[in-house]
Amino acid sequence: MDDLKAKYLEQVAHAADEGALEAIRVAAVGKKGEVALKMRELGKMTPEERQVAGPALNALKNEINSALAAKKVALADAALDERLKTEWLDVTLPGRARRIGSIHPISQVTEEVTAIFADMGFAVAEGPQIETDWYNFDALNIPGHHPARAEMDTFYTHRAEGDNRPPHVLRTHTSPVQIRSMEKTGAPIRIICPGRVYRADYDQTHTPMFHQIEGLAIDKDISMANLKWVLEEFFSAFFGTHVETRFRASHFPFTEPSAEVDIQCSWEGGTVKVGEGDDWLEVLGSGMVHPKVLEAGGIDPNEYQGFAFGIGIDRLAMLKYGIPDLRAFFDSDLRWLRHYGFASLDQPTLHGGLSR
Ligand code: 2NL
Repeated sequence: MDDLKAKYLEQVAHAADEGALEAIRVAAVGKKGEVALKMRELGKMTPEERQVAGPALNALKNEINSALAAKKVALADAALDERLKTEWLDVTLPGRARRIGSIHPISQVTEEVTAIFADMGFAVAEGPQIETDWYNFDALNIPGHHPARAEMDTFYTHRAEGDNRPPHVLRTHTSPVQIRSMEKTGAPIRIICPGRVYRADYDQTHTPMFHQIEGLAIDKDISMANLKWVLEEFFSAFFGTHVETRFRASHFPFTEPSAEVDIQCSWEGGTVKVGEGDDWLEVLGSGMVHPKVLEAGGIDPNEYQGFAFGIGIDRLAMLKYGIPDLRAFFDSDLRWLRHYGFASLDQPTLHGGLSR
């Protein structure tokens, strides 16, 4: 029995895995194992012999079973240690830096302008970039023969041969959004409409897609005086310093009277500075909404009147942030975007500062 014990404990000690342990278990303490065979011999013994050999065999069986169980646990522990070694993770390593995108100057300026006008009670309105002739031209009192409607200046959608439905246009200004808003909510109304607009023009100072913000305020007694205050307030907030404005008589089909607005600037050292000096920079078109345009928007011109204006965002961004070349806006050059871009979590607000 001592030989059996020594043999099996030795085998258990050297078992490499659970499979080996199971083989040892079957051979040693299984139903037909060596210990069971010995137990069968008990019947042939004298009672005295049996009284000694029986408990001894039971003890042997228990001892081998315990050794098997202990070895099983030890093998599982060793396997886990092995696995933990390969899955080891150094949580003290510095994180991998992730490149963070930036806000495009045009998005930034759109948000800044929106924040200023929102503070003056203007809501933001948006609309489709593909428009009907009616919303883009007719409703704005732009006649069929007007040069702006020519194929030279406006992008028209293409129709298949034999499709005689009137073509659509890529909107040439955001005015159609204002017509749609007038139709929807009626007067009084106070909105600004930022967005992309399209004209067939490409040179040093024009891109075929650019950005505009138009404003519209209609009520019973809105005048040019309100327009002038709103615009001076806007420019001073936008450039962070008092800015003088100059109104020059002009002409647009959709306003009467019409005025172009210049802002005060200086040209020193070849760079333009807004809000100082005695030069002027044309930045904006405006006027009192033409009665025919009010009518097109479903508003009675005998009861209501108001002002409207249109301003180019791209030029505003160039002026405020010293960007010399318009076309770089749309090159998607990452170095340019990192240089001129804005931190994505610094949202322009009047209380937190328009820009950092
Ligand atoms: C410009 C000219 C302007 C408007 C846009 C407008 C819109 C409606 C009615 C009347 Cl719905 N007017 N918009 C008015 C005057 C000028 O933009 O040269 N912008 C840079």
